[in-house]
Amino acid sequence: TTFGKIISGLLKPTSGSVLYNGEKMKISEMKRNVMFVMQEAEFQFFTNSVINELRYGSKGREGLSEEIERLLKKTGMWKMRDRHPFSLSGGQMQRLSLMLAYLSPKPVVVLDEPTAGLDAANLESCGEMIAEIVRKYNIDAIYNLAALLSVVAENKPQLAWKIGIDGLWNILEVAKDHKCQVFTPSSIGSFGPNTPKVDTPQDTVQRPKTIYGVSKVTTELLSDWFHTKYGVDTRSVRFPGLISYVTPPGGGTTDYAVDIYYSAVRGEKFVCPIPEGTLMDMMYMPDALHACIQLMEADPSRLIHHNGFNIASMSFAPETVYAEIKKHKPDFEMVYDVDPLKKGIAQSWPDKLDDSCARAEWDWKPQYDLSSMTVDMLAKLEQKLK
Ligand code: VAH
Repeated sequence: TTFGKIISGLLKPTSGSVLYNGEKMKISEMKRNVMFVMQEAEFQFFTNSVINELRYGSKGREGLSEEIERLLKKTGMWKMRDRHPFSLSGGQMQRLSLMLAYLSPKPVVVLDEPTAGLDAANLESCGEMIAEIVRKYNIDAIYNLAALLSVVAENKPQLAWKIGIDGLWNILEVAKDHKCQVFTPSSIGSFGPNTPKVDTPQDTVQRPKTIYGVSKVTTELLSDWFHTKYGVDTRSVRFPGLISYVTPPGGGTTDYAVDIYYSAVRGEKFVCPIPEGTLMDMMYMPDALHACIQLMEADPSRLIHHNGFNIASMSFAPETVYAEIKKHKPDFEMVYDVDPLKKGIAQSWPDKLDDSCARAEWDWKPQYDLSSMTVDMLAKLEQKLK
């Protein structure tokens, strides 16, 4: 979501730039060139009927009426053309937002979890819509970031599987037919309690105890299978806990490592749900975004692995990040109120990954450590929350 909002001009990047055809885009140009399809489709409807919604964004386009009729019939929504967009079901709204993306005159389209929560039939028709968008815009790389995180997934296992795996199958089929690269991240959550915890090797035991972990192992294996069987260029990393000041955390075990900074800046006591001494790999979001792009642009002849590269930058326990923040906020206080579910998940994951393969095969190297991340997080949140 963060990445999609930055390249759409909805969020100002803290550093770096967004190039289109090799030219650096200003925020106004990103808004003009990029169509961002939000997870919450309803935020993007402006008119009082489905058919007007589709006309609204593409006025003056030749053959628009015929195209709209074709799309509505293809997605089984022709009979709903006069319905108010807000009277549609979630799946119908998502199909409408995909049709808007398809009809958009903008040269770049960003889909943020366009198929989350759809039933199998609608997932299929969304897959066809995504394929049409890939064909129309000649897409060469798909970043498939749709997933429920570990804690939410434990409470919604079927939905987690549907988004994570059924959605992935859709994307891989499209990529097979249209020769796109596909990046679908895995996670340290793909390891389990009998994985070596320190310096966790690239190739080792993966017997996770969460549905999140099971879906991530499957993601790695399914992406590898499409690569071996059909030559699809699938690549991915195993993300640690990602820390960002832009988007609040979304239901993961490592959310505490983001929430603690918000509490520090707000001058609140932080109540930590993860027990003292629980080590987990963490990474600042700028490094994670850099890894996404660097791996996809890496020389394929150097890659021995394709999916599930271990990448690491820092490993810490709650008391460590608390002490680092206190260097800047001496009055900051933290207490523990351990969440049993989060504790069980966190303690089944590795303490610290060995990322030597990523460093050797595509020159992975993080820019941030706990100290530099803390300085940047606190400064950015002071700005954001003032
Ligand atoms: C989670 N933030 O906690 C995610 C991530 C490695 C952690 O997968 O579920």
